[in-house]
Amino acid sequence: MQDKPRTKAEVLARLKTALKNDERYKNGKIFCSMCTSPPLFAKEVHKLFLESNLGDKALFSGSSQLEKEVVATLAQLLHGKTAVGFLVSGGTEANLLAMLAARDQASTQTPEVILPESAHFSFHKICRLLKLKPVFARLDSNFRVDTDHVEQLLTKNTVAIVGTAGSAELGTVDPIDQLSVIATKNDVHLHVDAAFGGLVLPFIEYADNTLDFDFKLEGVRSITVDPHKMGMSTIPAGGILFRNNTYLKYLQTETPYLTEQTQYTFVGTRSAASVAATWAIFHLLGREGFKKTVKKCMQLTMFLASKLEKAGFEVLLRPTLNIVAFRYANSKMLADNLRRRGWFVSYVPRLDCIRVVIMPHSKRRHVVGLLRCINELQRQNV
Ligand code: 0PR
Repeated sequence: MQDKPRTKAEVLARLKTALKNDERYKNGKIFCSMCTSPPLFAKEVHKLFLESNLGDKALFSGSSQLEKEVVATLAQLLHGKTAVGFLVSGGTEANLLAMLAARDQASTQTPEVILPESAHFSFHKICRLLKLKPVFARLDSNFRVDTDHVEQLLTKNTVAIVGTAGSAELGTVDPIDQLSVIATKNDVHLHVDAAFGGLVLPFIEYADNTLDFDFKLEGVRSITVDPHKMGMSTIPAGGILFRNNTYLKYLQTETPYLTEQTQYTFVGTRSAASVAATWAIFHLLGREGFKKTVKKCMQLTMFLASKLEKAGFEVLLRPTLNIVAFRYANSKMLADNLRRRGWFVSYVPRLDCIRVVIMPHSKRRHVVGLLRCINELQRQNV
Protein backbone atom coordinates (compact mmCIF):
# COMPACT_ATOMS: atom_id res chain seq x y z
CA MET A 1 0.00 0.00 0.00
CA GLN A 2 1.30 3.46 -0.86
CA ASP A 3 1.64 6.03 1.97
CA LYS A 4 -0.44 8.85 0.57
CA PRO A 5 -4.08 8.66 -0.44
CA ARG A 6 -4.78 8.82 -4.15
CA THR A 7 -7.56 10.75 -5.86
CA LYS A 8 -10.69 8.94 -6.97
CA ALA A 9 -9.79 9.81 -10.55
CA GLU A 10 -6.39 8.12 -10.25
CA VAL A 11 -7.89 5.05 -8.63
CA LEU A 12 -10.64 4.83 -11.19
CA ALA A 13 -8.23 5.21 -14.09
CA ARG A 14 -6.23 2.19 -12.88
CA LEU A 15 -9.39 0.16 -12.33
CA LYS A 16 -10.69 0.99 -15.78
CA THR A 17 -7.46 -0.30 -17.30
CA ALA A 18 -8.00 -3.55 -15.45
CA LEU A 19 -11.61 -3.72 -16.62
CA LYS A 20 -10.50 -3.18 -20.22
CA ASN A 21 -8.54 -6.38 -19.98
CA ASP A 22 -11.66 -8.32 -18.97
CA GLU A 23 -13.76 -9.89 -21.70
CA ARG A 24 -17.36 -8.66 -21.77
CA TYR A 25 -20.36 -10.92 -22.28
CA LYS A 26 -22.11 -8.26 -24.31
CA ASN A 27 -19.47 -8.52 -27.05
CA GLY A 28 -20.93 -11.94 -27.75
CA LYS A 29 -17.60 -13.72 -28.06
CA ILE A 30 -17.75 -15.68 -24.80
CA PHE A 31 -18.96 -19.20 -25.59
CA CYS A 32 -17.04 -20.97 -22.84
CA SER A 33 -18.82 -19.68 -19.75
CA MET A 34 -21.85 -20.79 -17.78
CA CYS A 35 -22.29 -17.29 -16.36
CA THR A 36 -23.86 -14.40 -18.19
CA SER A 37 -24.58 -10.70 -18.02
CA PRO A 38 -27.41 -10.18 -15.52
CA PRO A 39 -30.28 -7.88 -16.50
CA LEU A 40 -29.42 -4.24 -15.72
CA PHE A 41 -32.19 -4.12 -13.11
CA ALA A 42 -30.59 -7.03 -11.23
CA LYS A 43 -27.26 -5.21 -11.21
CA GLU A 44 -28.94 -2.15 -9.70
CA VAL A 45 -30.64 -4.28 -7.05
CA HIS A 46 -27.28 -5.93 -6.30
CA LYS A 47 -25.82 -2.51 -5.47
CA LEU A 48 -28.66 -1.75 -3.04
CA PHE A 49 -27.75 -4.74 -0.86
CA LEU A 50 -23.97 -4.46 -0.90
CA GLU A 51 -23.68 -4.03 2.87
CA SER A 52 -26.12 -6.74 3.89
CA ASN A 53 -24.55 -9.84 5.40
CA LEU A 54 -26.48 -13.10 5.54
CA GLY A 55 -23.88 -14.41 7.96
CA ASP A 56 -25.64 -12.37 10.66
CA LYS A 57 -29.28 -12.94 9.88
CA ALA A 58 -31.02 -11.10 12.67
CA LEU A 59 -29.14 -7.93 11.75
CA PHE A 60 -30.26 -8.31 8.18
CA SER A 61 -33.66 -9.86 8.61
CA GLY A 62 -35.05 -8.25 5.45
CA SER A 63 -32.34 -9.87 3.35
CA SER A 64 -32.77 -13.10 5.24
CA GLN A 65 -36.44 -13.11 4.29
CA LEU A 66 -35.46 -12.65 0.63
CA GLU A 67 -33.19 -15.69 0.87
CA LYS A 68 -36.07 -17.74 2.28
CA GLU A 69 -38.31 -16.61 -0.58
CA VAL A 70 -35.72 -17.41 -3.25
CA VAL A 71 -35.22 -20.86 -1.73
CA ALA A 72 -39.01 -21.34 -1.67
CA THR A 73 -39.21 -20.44 -5.37
CA LEU A 74 -36.41 -22.87 -6.21
CA ALA A 75 -38.11 -25.55 -4.11
CA GLN A 76 -41.38 -24.99 -5.98
CA LEU A 77 -39.65 -25.20 -9.36
CA LEU A 78 -38.00 -28.45 -8.28
CA HIS A 79 -41.13 -30.03 -6.77
CA GLY A 80 -39.72 -29.92 -3.26
CA LYS A 81 -42.81 -29.53 -1.11
CA THR A 82 -40.81 -29.84 2.12
CA ALA A 83 -37.48 -28.65 0.74
CA VAL A 84 -35.17 -26.36 2.67
CA GLY A 85 -31.91 -24.76 1.61
CA PHE A 86 -29.58 -21.82 1.21
CA LEU A 87 -28.05 -19.55 -1.34
CA VAL A 88 -24.32 -20.13 -1.24
CA SER A 89 -21.19 -19.02 -3.04
CA GLY A 90 -21.68 -21.33 -6.01
CA GLY A 91 -22.08 -24.88 -7.21
CA THR A 92 -18.88 -25.96 -5.48
CA GLU A 93 -20.10 -24.95 -2.03
CA ALA A 94 -23.55 -26.37 -2.76
CA ASN A 95 -22.07 -29.74 -3.73
CA LEU A 96 -19.79 -29.59 -0.69
CA LEU A 97 -22.72 -29.14 1.70
CA ALA A 98 -24.59 -32.01 0.06
CA MET A 99 -21.60 -34.33 0.39
CA LEU A 100 -21.06 -33.28 4.00
CA ALA A 101 -24.66 -34.16 4.87
CA ALA A 102 -24.40 -37.44 2.96
CA ARG A 103 -21.17 -38.41 4.68
CA ASP A 104 -22.28 -37.56 8.19
CA GLN A 105 -25.66 -39.28 8.02
CA ALA A 106 -23.84 -42.54 7.32
CA SER A 107 -21.83 -44.42 9.91
CA THR A 108 -18.88 -45.71 7.90
CA GLN A 109 -15.33 -44.66 8.69
CA THR A 110 -14.22 -45.11 5.07
CA PRO A 111 -16.87 -43.25 3.08
CA GLU A 112 -17.13 -43.60 -0.70
CA VAL A 113 -19.11 -41.60 -3.22
CA ILE A 114 -20.14 -42.87 -6.64
CA LEU A 115 -19.61 -40.19 -9.29
CA PRO A 116 -20.34 -40.32 -13.00
CA GLU A 117 -17.11 -39.94 -15.01
CA SER A 118 -18.65 -36.68 -16.20
CA ALA A 119 -19.12 -35.22 -12.70
CA HIS A 120 -17.96 -31.64 -12.31
CA PHE A 121 -14.39 -31.18 -11.03
CA SER A 122 -15.74 -29.55 -7.88
CA PHE A 123 -16.31 -33.11 -6.59
CA HIS A 124 -12.58 -33.78 -6.85
CA LYS A 125 -11.91 -30.87 -4.47
CA ILE A 126 -14.76 -31.94 -2.20
CA CYS A 127 -13.56 -35.54 -1.97
CA ARG A 128 -10.14 -34.30 -0.93
CA LEU A 129 -11.58 -31.96 1.67
CA LEU A 130 -14.08 -34.39 3.16
CA LYS A 131 -11.85 -37.43 2.81
CA LEU A 132 -14.36 -39.21 0.62
CA LYS A 133 -13.14 -41.86 -1.77
CA PRO A 134 -14.40 -41.05 -5.27
CA VAL A 135 -15.52 -44.11 -7.24
CA PHE A 136 -16.18 -43.39 -10.89
CA ALA A 137 -19.03 -44.90 -12.87
CA ARG A 138 -18.77 -45.35 -16.64
CA LEU A 139 -20.92 -43.47 -19.11
CA ASP A 140 -23.09 -45.11 -21.76
CA SER A 141 -22.94 -44.33 -25.48
CA ASN A 142 -25.07 -41.21 -24.88
CA PHE A 143 -22.59 -39.91 -22.31
CA ARG A 144 -25.06 -40.53 -19.46
CA VAL A 145 -24.01 -42.52 -16.43
CA ASP A 146 -24.32 -46.29 -16.83
CA THR A 147 -26.72 -47.19 -14.02
CA ASP A 148 -25.78 -50.90 -14.09
CA HIS A 149 -22.23 -49.88 -13.35
CA VAL A 150 -23.42 -47.58 -10.53
CA GLU A 151 -25.23 -50.53 -9.00
CA GLN A 152 -22.12 -52.69 -9.28
CA LEU A 153 -20.03 -50.05 -7.53
CA LEU A 154 -22.27 -49.86 -4.46
CA THR A 155 -20.60 -51.11 -1.27
CA LYS A 156 -21.44 -50.84 2.41
CA ASN A 157 -19.23 -47.74 2.45
CA THR A 158 -21.19 -45.86 -0.23
CA VAL A 159 -22.54 -42.70 1.36
CA ALA A 160 -23.78 -40.99 -1.80
CA ILE A 161 -24.56 -41.41 -5.45
CA VAL A 162 -24.23 -38.28 -7.56
CA GLY A 163 -26.10 -37.66 -10.79
CA THR A 164 -25.73 -34.59 -12.99
CA ALA A 165 -28.59 -32.72 -14.59
CA GLY A 166 -26.69 -30.66 -17.10
CA SER A 167 -23.08 -31.76 -17.15
CA ALA A 168 -20.53 -29.00 -17.50
CA GLU A 169 -18.86 -30.54 -20.52
CA LEU A 170 -21.80 -31.70 -22.63
CA GLY A 171 -24.98 -30.59 -20.90
CA THR A 172 -26.13 -34.19 -20.54
CA VAL A 173 -28.68 -35.28 -17.96
CA ASP A 174 -27.99 -38.59 -16.22
CA PRO A 175 -30.90 -41.05 -15.83
CA ILE A 176 -31.80 -39.63 -12.44
CA ASP A 177 -35.07 -41.63 -12.40
CA GLN A 178 -33.06 -44.86 -12.45
CA LEU A 179 -30.53 -43.56 -9.95
CA SER A 180 -33.45 -42.67 -7.70
CA VAL A 181 -34.68 -46.28 -7.77
CA ILE A 182 -31.19 -47.57 -6.94
CA ALA A 183 -30.71 -45.01 -4.15
CA THR A 184 -34.09 -45.77 -2.59
CA LYS A 185 -33.56 -49.52 -2.75
CA ASN A 186 -30.17 -49.20 -1.05
CA ASP A 187 -31.07 -46.30 1.27
CA VAL A 188 -28.22 -44.14 -0.08
CA HIS A 189 -28.17 -40.36 -0.42
CA LEU A 190 -28.80 -39.34 -4.03
CA HIS A 191 -27.49 -35.87 -4.82
CA VAL A 192 -28.32 -34.19 -8.11
CA ASP A 193 -25.88 -31.62 -9.40
CA ALA A 194 -28.22 -29.39 -11.38
CA ALA A 195 -25.99 -26.33 -10.98
CA PHE A 196 -26.46 -25.61 -14.67
CA GLY A 197 -29.57 -27.54 -15.72
CA GLY A 198 -31.68 -26.76 -12.67
CA LEU A 199 -32.80 -23.46 -14.12
CA VAL A 200 -33.14 -24.74 -17.68
CA LEU A 201 -34.96 -28.07 -17.45
CA PRO A 202 -38.04 -26.72 -15.59
CA PHE A 203 -38.63 -24.35 -18.51
CA ILE A 204 -38.44 -26.86 -21.36
CA GLU A 205 -41.36 -29.04 -22.28
CA TYR A 206 -40.17 -32.57 -22.98
CA ALA A 207 -42.20 -35.25 -24.66
CA ASP A 208 -41.30 -37.88 -22.06
CA ASN A 209 -40.24 -37.89 -18.44
CA THR A 210 -36.83 -39.51 -18.80
CA LEU A 211 -35.34 -36.12 -17.99
CA ASP A 212 -37.00 -35.94 -14.58
CA PHE A 213 -34.30 -34.93 -12.16
CA ASP A 214 -35.80 -33.28 -9.12
CA PHE A 215 -37.61 -34.00 -5.84
CA LYS A 216 -40.49 -35.55 -7.83
CA LEU A 217 -38.23 -38.61 -7.70
CA GLU A 218 -38.35 -40.06 -4.21
CA GLY A 219 -34.67 -41.03 -4.01
CA VAL A 220 -33.41 -37.47 -4.57
CA ARG A 221 -32.26 -36.05 -1.24
CA SER A 222 -30.44 -32.91 -2.34
CA ILE A 223 -30.07 -30.70 -5.41
CA THR A 224 -27.54 -28.05 -6.41
CA VAL A 225 -29.10 -25.30 -8.52
CA ASP A 226 -27.19 -22.10 -9.28
CA PRO A 227 -28.87 -18.77 -9.95
CA HIS A 228 -25.52 -17.33 -11.14
CA LYS A 229 -25.56 -19.67 -14.12
CA MET A 230 -28.81 -19.97 -16.11
CA GLY A 231 -30.62 -18.00 -13.40
CA MET A 232 -28.80 -15.00 -14.93
CA SER A 233 -28.11 -13.57 -11.50
CA THR A 234 -25.07 -11.76 -10.22
CA ILE A 235 -22.12 -13.70 -8.76
CA PRO A 236 -22.02 -15.27 -6.15
CA ALA A 237 -25.30 -17.14 -6.24
CA GLY A 238 -25.23 -20.90 -5.88
CA GLY A 239 -28.09 -22.85 -4.41
CA ILE A 240 -28.41 -25.99 -2.30
CA LEU A 241 -31.72 -27.62 -1.50
CA PHE A 242 -32.42 -30.63 0.72
CA ARG A 243 -35.56 -32.72 0.51
CA ASN A 244 -36.46 -31.78 4.10
CA ASN A 245 -34.96 -30.31 7.25
CA THR A 246 -33.67 -33.61 8.66
CA TYR A 247 -30.40 -33.04 6.75
CA LEU A 248 -29.70 -29.67 8.33
CA LYS A 249 -28.30 -31.11 11.53
CA TYR A 250 -25.30 -32.40 9.60
CA LEU A 251 -24.45 -28.87 8.47
CA GLN A 252 -25.10 -27.06 11.70
CA THR A 253 -22.36 -25.04 13.42
CA GLU A 254 -22.89 -23.11 16.65
CA THR A 255 -22.28 -19.38 16.40
CA PRO A 256 -22.89 -18.42 20.05
CA TYR A 257 -22.07 -14.71 19.98
CA LEU A 258 -23.86 -13.81 16.73
CA THR A 259 -27.45 -12.60 16.44
CA GLU A 260 -28.41 -16.15 15.46
CA GLN A 261 -26.94 -19.16 17.18
CA THR A 262 -26.45 -21.46 14.20
CA GLN A 263 -25.04 -21.35 10.70
CA TYR A 264 -25.49 -23.97 8.03
CA THR A 265 -23.41 -22.69 5.14
CA PHE A 266 -19.67 -23.13 4.74
CA VAL A 267 -19.06 -19.45 4.02
CA GLY A 268 -19.69 -17.28 7.09
CA THR A 269 -20.00 -13.68 5.99
CA ARG A 270 -22.26 -13.88 2.96
CA SER A 271 -23.35 -11.15 0.61
CA ALA A 272 -27.09 -10.63 0.34
CA ALA A 273 -26.57 -8.62 -2.85
CA SER A 274 -26.75 -11.55 -5.25
CA VAL A 275 -29.64 -13.02 -3.25
CA ALA A 276 -31.62 -9.82 -3.73
CA ALA A 277 -30.62 -9.75 -7.40
CA THR A 278 -31.87 -13.33 -7.78
CA TRP A 279 -35.15 -12.42 -6.06
CA ALA A 280 -35.50 -9.48 -8.46
CA ILE A 281 -34.87 -11.61 -11.56
CA PHE A 282 -37.37 -14.27 -10.48
CA HIS A 283 -40.04 -11.61 -10.02
CA LEU A 284 -39.07 -9.59 -13.07
CA LEU A 285 -39.17 -12.54 -15.45
CA GLY A 286 -41.52 -15.06 -13.93
CA ARG A 287 -41.91 -18.49 -15.51
CA GLU A 288 -42.84 -16.87 -18.82
CA GLY A 289 -39.65 -14.84 -18.95
CA PHE A 290 -37.48 -17.83 -18.11
CA LYS A 291 -39.26 -19.97 -20.71
CA LYS A 292 -38.65 -17.32 -23.34
CA THR A 293 -34.95 -17.00 -22.50
CA VAL A 294 -34.43 -20.76 -22.40
CA LYS A 295 -36.30 -21.20 -25.68
CA LYS A 296 -34.06 -18.64 -27.39
CA CYS A 297 -30.92 -20.33 -26.07
CA MET A 298 -32.16 -23.76 -27.18
CA GLN A 299 -33.11 -22.52 -30.66
CA LEU A 300 -29.67 -21.00 -31.13
CA THR A 301 -28.07 -24.18 -29.80
CA MET A 302 -29.93 -26.32 -32.35
CA PHE A 303 -29.11 -23.80 -35.11
CA LEU A 304 -25.40 -24.02 -34.29
CA ALA A 305 -25.44 -27.83 -34.03
CA SER A 306 -27.15 -28.24 -37.40
CA LYS A 307 -24.85 -25.75 -39.16
CA LEU A 308 -21.80 -27.53 -37.78
CA GLU A 309 -23.13 -30.87 -38.91
CA LYS A 310 -23.83 -29.53 -42.39
CA ALA A 311 -20.26 -28.21 -42.51
CA GLY A 312 -19.01 -31.75 -41.88
CA PHE A 313 -18.12 -31.56 -38.20
CA GLU A 314 -18.89 -34.44 -35.87
CA VAL A 315 -21.44 -33.18 -33.35
CA LEU A 316 -21.09 -35.51 -30.36
CA LEU A 317 -24.75 -35.67 -29.43
CA ARG A 318 -28.05 -33.96 -30.04
CA PRO A 319 -27.99 -31.22 -27.39
CA THR A 320 -30.23 -31.76 -24.38
CA LEU A 321 -29.39 -28.37 -22.95
CA ASN A 322 -27.79 -25.26 -24.40
CA ILE A 323 -24.35 -26.75 -25.05
CA VAL A 324 -22.95 -27.97 -28.36
CA ALA A 325 -19.95 -30.31 -28.44
CA PHE A 326 -18.19 -31.06 -31.70
CA ARG A 327 -14.97 -32.51 -33.05
CA TYR A 328 -12.55 -31.50 -35.74
CA ALA A 329 -9.42 -33.23 -37.04
CA ASN A 330 -7.49 -31.20 -34.47
CA SER A 331 -10.03 -29.82 -32.01
CA LYS A 332 -7.43 -28.36 -29.67
CA MET A 333 -5.79 -26.41 -32.47
CA LEU A 334 -9.16 -25.16 -33.70
CA ALA A 335 -10.05 -23.94 -30.19
CA ASP A 336 -6.67 -22.19 -29.90
CA ASN A 337 -7.05 -20.55 -33.28
CA LEU A 338 -10.56 -19.38 -32.48
CA ARG A 339 -9.24 -17.84 -29.30
CA ARG A 340 -6.48 -16.05 -31.20
CA ARG A 341 -9.24 -14.50 -33.28
CA GLY A 342 -11.13 -13.43 -30.16
CA TRP A 343 -13.71 -16.26 -29.94
CA PHE A 344 -13.75 -18.08 -26.62
CA VAL A 345 -14.80 -21.73 -26.77
CA SER A 346 -13.62 -24.55 -24.50
CA TYR A 347 -11.48 -27.47 -25.51
CA VAL A 348 -12.43 -30.57 -23.49
CA PRO A 349 -9.39 -32.90 -23.35
CA ARG A 350 -11.34 -35.82 -21.84
CA LEU A 351 -13.52 -36.01 -24.93
CA ASP A 352 -11.16 -34.33 -27.37
CA CYS A 353 -13.90 -31.97 -28.45
CA ILE A 354 -14.87 -28.33 -28.49
CA ARG A 355 -17.65 -27.16 -26.19
CA VAL A 356 -19.80 -24.15 -27.03
CA VAL A 357 -22.16 -22.86 -24.34
CA ILE A 358 -25.04 -20.76 -25.61
CA MET A 359 -25.94 -18.40 -22.78
CA PRO A 360 -28.55 -15.63 -22.73
CA HIS A 361 -25.89 -13.11 -23.82
CA SER A 362 -25.33 -15.07 -27.07
CA LYS A 363 -27.30 -13.63 -29.97
CA ARG A 364 -27.85 -15.10 -33.43
CA ARG A 365 -25.37 -12.66 -34.99
CA HIS A 366 -22.70 -13.82 -32.53
CA VAL A 367 -23.31 -17.47 -33.37
CA VAL A 368 -23.19 -16.62 -37.08
CA GLY A 369 -19.87 -14.80 -36.49
CA LEU A 370 -18.47 -17.81 -34.65
CA LEU A 371 -19.58 -20.15 -37.43
CA ARG A 372 -18.01 -17.91 -40.05
CA CYS A 373 -14.70 -17.99 -38.22
CA ILE A 374 -14.90 -21.78 -37.78
CA ASN A 375 -15.65 -22.23 -41.49
CA GLU A 376 -12.76 -19.96 -42.45
CA LEU A 377 -10.32 -21.91 -40.30
CA GLN A 378 -11.71 -25.14 -41.72
CA ARG A 379 -11.12 -23.89 -45.28
CA GLN A 380 -7.57 -22.87 -44.42
CA ASN A 381 -7.19 -26.29 -42.83
CA VAL A 382 -5.91 -24.90 -39.52
N1 0PR B 1 -21.54 -28.33 -11.06
C1 0PR B 1 -21.67 -28.13 -12.37
C2 0PR B 1 -22.50 -29.06 -13.20
C3 0PR B 1 -21.04 -27.02 -12.96
O1 0PR B 1 -21.18 -26.81 -14.26
C4 0PR B 1 -20.27 -26.16 -12.14
C5 0PR B 1 -19.52 -25.00 -12.71
C6 0PR B 1 -20.18 -26.44 -10.76
C7 0PR B 1 -20.83 -27.54 -10.26
C8 0PR B 1 -19.40 -25.57 -9.82
O2 0PR B 1 -19.99 -24.32 -9.74
P1 0PR B 1 -19.22 -23.01 -9.27
O3 0PR B 1 -18.17 -22.73 -10.29
O4 0PR B 1 -20.30 -22.00 -9.20
O5 0PR B 1 -18.64 -23.30 -7.94
N2 0PR B 1 -19.51 -24.90 -14.05
C9 0PR B 1 -18.76 -23.95 -14.82
C10 0PR B 1 -17.67 -24.71 -15.57
O6 0PR B 1 -16.91 -25.45 -14.95
C11 0PR B 1 -18.15 -22.85 -13.98
C12 0PR B 1 -17.68 -21.74 -14.82
C13 0PR B 1 -18.47 -20.65 -15.08
C14 0PR B 1 -16.40 -21.77 -15.37
C15 0PR B 1 -18.03 -19.60 -15.84
C16 0PR B 1 -15.93 -20.71 -16.15
C17 0PR B 1 -16.75 -19.63 -16.39
O7 0PR B 1 -16.29 -18.58 -17.15
O8 0PR B 1 -17.62 -24.60 -16.79
